[in-house]
Amino acid sequence: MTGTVPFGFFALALTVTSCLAAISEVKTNNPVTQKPGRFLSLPVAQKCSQRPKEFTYKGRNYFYSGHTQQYKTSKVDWLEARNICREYCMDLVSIETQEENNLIFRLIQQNDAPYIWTSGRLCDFKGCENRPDLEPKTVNGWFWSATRGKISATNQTSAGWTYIPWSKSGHKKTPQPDNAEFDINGTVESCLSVLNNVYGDGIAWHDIGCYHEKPFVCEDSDELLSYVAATNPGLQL
Ligand SMILES: [Ca+2]
Repeated sequence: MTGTVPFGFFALALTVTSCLAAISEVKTNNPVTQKPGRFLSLPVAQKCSQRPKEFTYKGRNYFYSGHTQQYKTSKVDWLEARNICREYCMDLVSIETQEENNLIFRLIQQNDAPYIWTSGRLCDFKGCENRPDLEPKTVNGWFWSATRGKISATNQTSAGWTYIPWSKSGHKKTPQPDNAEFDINGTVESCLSVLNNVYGDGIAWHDIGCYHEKPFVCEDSDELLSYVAATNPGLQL
């Protein structure tokens, strides 16, 4: 479920936040892991070198947090999950094809995982205004934050797929994304989670408030691996 629309402003946002994180790190001389900030974390070369490699698909490594010693019982919010992955030169999983989706659905099913975070994100922040191509947001406003690739329209079967991965049900018993929590407490459901039959709807995609705490699946980030490889010659990755 990927597109060719360049999300240039995401790249810019990433660069800016990375620079801010770098500046902040220099000032405090603290490891990124100890900062309570809400910026994206930088990769940590040593952690990248020793990152968990549970399985490989199309040349990229993945791991499920529930299968690691350190994060076995961890549930974290969406940004924290991204940052844990990013320190390993990974990011939350981006599910760009049906084959990859089947792989993730199987992982959830076989391990009876209740839900996981993906890198899917609604473009509803600064930089997303005045983009007719992202309207209506609930249909065309979704992208994979790890790769900045566009997610196909949420209400139709996309090219190369035989089904719509978004759930047909949820809190309001209507198809996802439904932004249901907004009606309850004003929280926008801006993050994409795969839920395991929470609404009697099987394993399927849901828009969820990003503050919810969940286990997660990390996937190799080409961008972060390239960066760490270039800045750490000879490092085994
Ligand atoms: Ca929802």
